[in-house]
Amino acid sequence: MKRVQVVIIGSGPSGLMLGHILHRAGIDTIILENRSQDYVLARVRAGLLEQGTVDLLRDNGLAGRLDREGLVHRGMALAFDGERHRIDLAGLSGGKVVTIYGQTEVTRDLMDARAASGAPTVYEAEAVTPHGFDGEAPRVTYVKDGATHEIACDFIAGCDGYHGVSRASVPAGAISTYERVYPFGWLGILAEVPPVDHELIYANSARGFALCTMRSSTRSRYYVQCPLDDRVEDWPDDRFWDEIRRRVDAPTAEAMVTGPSFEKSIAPLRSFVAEPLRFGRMFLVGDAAHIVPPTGAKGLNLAMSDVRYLAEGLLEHYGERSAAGLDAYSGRALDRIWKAVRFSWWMTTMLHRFPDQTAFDQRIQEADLAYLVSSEAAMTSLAENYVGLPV
Ligand code: FAS
Ligand code: PHB
Repeated sequence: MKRVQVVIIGSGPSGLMLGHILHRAGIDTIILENRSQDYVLARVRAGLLEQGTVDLLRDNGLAGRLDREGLVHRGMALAFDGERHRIDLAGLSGGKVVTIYGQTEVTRDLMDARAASGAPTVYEAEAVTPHGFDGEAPRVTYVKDGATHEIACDFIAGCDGYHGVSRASVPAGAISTYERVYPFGWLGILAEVPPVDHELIYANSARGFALCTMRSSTRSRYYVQCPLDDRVEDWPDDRFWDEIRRRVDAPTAEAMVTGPSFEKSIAPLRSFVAEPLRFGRMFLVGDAAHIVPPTGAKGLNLAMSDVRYLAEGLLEHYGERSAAGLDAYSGRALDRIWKAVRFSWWMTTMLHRFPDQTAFDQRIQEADLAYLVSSEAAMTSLAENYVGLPV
């Protein structure tokens, strides 16, 4: 039976980043991914990186293209009631910034680094299944080209996202989950048009939420809140552009450059946390452990802080023969996870129109926003969460 020190399930940002750090430390890994490499790369997801994520990539020699192509942002704006209010992120957070660099590019950089390292990744691995992680001899089986393979290991890292097999393999009595499903989704488009502003604009309007973001100085990403039962076919480009311009302030609407979208998708929104994150010799990482509504731009960034904590624990285990880091992983990660889940819930609740929203709820939302932009303390709280709480 083949043996490695750590089997990583999933070749998304979590699995690839963990594999990269462990490989650099001489810890042998294999990544098992059930989709094709192209499929993984084709997924359009996050766009905004916290400073901690940029630092992690840079510390591991992965920020070359990011430093050339990433867009550093020192502020963002909230648009509501016909006005736009800038939040001075850097000024309110002691100089911290965020960087726009699409998850697709992060994943591409990580895949290139993995390929260059020679460390193995099996794409289109079927029936990946963790075994024996509650004992001292964990192993993982999978099927590739009709042949069944078995890998013995010391540890399993479940980096396989919300719908993955890792969390699903944990006995129901050993895990607790916490969830809130939001009664709307986000319809997102990509278009080769210049962004409407050099910073992000989050809009609260009676018609629903909208977000103006970007991927570069020539490529824009826009989102509008939509009903859960909407389909992409319900949203031809003309309807999308008309709708988003109704949801932002007038100067933003007038300045918006429209054009044909080349990607359009609808994502559901949920808050989800699994506890704990360790089950014997298996650890849950990233979206396998938690999901946040993208309103706070936390999903990918939380995955990266999980990776940082688990990698530190594994390096300590193999280096100093200490179990302290691994023993602390779940509690340490969950502390930061819940604070990000709270922030993402707060941003989502404050900025979206809920189907059952009463007139009282509406007034509270308006008061929330009015207080936020009138209070340096409130804006400081938003800023320090948005740029990323300490890792
Ligand atoms: P991922 O889901 O990215 O990767 C898991 C990998 O495991 C996938 O490649 C999957 O194919 C594989 N896998 C699954 N089951 C498997 C099995 N049984 N065997 C082997 N492999 C398996 N975050 C933001 O910060 N901002 C955003 O705007 C944003 N938008 C999003 C939009 C959508 C539609 C989604 C779904 C997520 C969005 N996110 C956003 C969150 C997203 O970026 C995640 O946080 C990020 O992908 C987490 O990375 P991973 O933990 O690696 O999980
Ligand atoms: C994105 O650029 O895709 C993005 C940015 C910030 C968010 C969500 C998505 O809060």
